[in-house]
Amino acid sequence: MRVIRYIKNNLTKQLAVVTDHNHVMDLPFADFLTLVSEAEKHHQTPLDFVKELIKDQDYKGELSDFKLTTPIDAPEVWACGVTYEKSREARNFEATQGKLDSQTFYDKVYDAERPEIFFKSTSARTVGPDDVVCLRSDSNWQIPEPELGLVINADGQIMGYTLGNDMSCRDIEGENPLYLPQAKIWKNSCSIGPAILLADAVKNPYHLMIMCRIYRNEQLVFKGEARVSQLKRSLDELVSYLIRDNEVYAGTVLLTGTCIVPPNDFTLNDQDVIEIEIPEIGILRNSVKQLISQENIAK
Ligand code: DO4
Ligand code: MG
Repeated sequence: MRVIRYIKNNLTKQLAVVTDHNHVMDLPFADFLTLVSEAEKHHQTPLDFVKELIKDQDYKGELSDFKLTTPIDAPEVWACGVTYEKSREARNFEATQGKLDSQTFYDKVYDAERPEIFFKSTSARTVGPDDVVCLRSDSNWQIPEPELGLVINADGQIMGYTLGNDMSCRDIEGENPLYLPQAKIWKNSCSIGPAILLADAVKNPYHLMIMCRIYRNEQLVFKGEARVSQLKRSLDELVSYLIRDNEVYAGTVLLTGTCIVPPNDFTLNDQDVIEIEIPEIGILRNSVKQLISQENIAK
């Protein structure tokens, strides 16, 4: 069972549930957090609560009939880094100008007790399904990072799973690790969605499989896949570091790191289309827009 929001009458955001048959049914709550707290008031899990709510309801349509938006206005999006072997290899490559067997601080963080966690996005910078993600004007090496996202409450409990795209500039990060915030945060540099898979509907999140496809002029130019079981750390461990001595807000999304990296000679182009998929969650599809620097506009 997945929770989405769709745009109703071109105006308002409607919370709804998607059944295993891709049928959409409206939920009578303003947002995902209200749904979870109402379930709590009824002493039910969100899954049982939703099942009961939709029991005698007719469905409104098929998922493909709706224009989706982010499933939640995540007040903050945080992200983990170097949590998969593939990410360690890629980070070492960009930090050493391609010396594949070099050892760097990325090896240290991969093996350390403390994971890398960084601030990724605010709700204003975070886009949803079918929105545009942007390319920075001052980078020549940009990729999507397909990641499993955890939707947590203020105590760090995982309420659901979503997908995230941690758009990244490999050249800026590789030049100097102190540039990480610029390599990770700019206008429309993060997308989440298309749905939140309720935590109690998932038997084992480590069995989830993530896929990524990139299209250029409607041709597939990159395809990759990975399993969450390849994650070096546990999901609870990642959350426990995020909330340690920290105040997190209900609805925060924690991206858990990437395990899919396009080849080292690949960079995204204007108008590419990125698809990130976990079959149980859906497809997060975004087209790419190149930002033009203010200096170039002035010329
Ligand atoms: O170390 C920098 C960030 C790496 C990252 O975002 C990832 O592994 O997903
Ligand atoms: Mg990442």
